[in-house]
Amino acid sequence: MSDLLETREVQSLLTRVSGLGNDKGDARVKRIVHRVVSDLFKTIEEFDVQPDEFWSAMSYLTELGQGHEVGLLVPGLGLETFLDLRTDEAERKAGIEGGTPRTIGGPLYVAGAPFSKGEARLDEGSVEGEVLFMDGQVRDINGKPVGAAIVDVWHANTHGGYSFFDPSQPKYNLRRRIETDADGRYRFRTVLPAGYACPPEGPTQKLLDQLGRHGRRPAHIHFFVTAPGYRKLTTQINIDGDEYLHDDFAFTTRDGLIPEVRRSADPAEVRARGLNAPFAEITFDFVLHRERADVPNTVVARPHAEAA
Ligand code: MBD
Ligand code: FE
Repeated sequence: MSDLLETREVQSLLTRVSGLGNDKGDARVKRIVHRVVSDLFKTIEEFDVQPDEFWSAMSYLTELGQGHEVGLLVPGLGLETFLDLRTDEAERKAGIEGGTPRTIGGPLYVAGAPFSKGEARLDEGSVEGEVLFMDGQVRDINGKPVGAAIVDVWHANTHGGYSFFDPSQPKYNLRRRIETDADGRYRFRTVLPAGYACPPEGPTQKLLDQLGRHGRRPAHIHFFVTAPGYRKLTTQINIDGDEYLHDDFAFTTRDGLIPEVRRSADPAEVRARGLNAPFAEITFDFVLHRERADVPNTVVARPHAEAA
């Protein structure tokens, strides 16, 4: 391709940049840095990137970090979904199939949500929105209920905002950890979320604009489902009928993660639930795989916020 890249001068520069010529440091990091910087050199050559373009990209990265949007651009570029696809493939090769599909966790999880057994109310007295009752069972791949599993659930409010990141909401609003009962069952009451939109003035949306893309996600509810001896499941359900259901900027929607939303408007039923407006119901079961030593663990070390 480029003669310049092949010169001894550039090749030697890359070797020195990545510390490949010394015997200190970390061998894997050196090889990865060598690859990444080489690929960047190549991109600069191939597209004849000019210095002003290069520095505009560097300020973009600075802005991305300072705006706390690295975790937002990552799913927007399909990187987080690619990690999922790699885990799927590793499992397939190990003969692990079936079970609830995984899908990305995203950047808006907060650790340490209030814990309760069997059931919970997620919203802290919301005055608006359609009430949703969700329930289901955690089972293993053989259909055996998994009691004392933890269903860690989080989702946005009716404006697409997540508590903690949206300071107008109570601290752990719409975030709970629910322990399944002896029959593996969980249930909760909440308010149907709205879809998420990237901050319109933020760096993520700025790049998406240049790609001719929107930064919208369909309405969804996140879950971590864990139980001793089982592989951690990170997944989401999408709310059927959302216009972005199959047009998600974070590439998250998967078959098997779009449960039926049942609507109930019968006055007697509405009253029996202590409500005064129609409500929605979703039943969704989670099927976990047993932990195994021969496939990478699905517990991902990733720094998360924790509400103080
Ligand atoms: C979200 O709510 C989300 O779940 C992801 C993956 C990215 C941005 C916002
Ligand atoms: Fe989300």
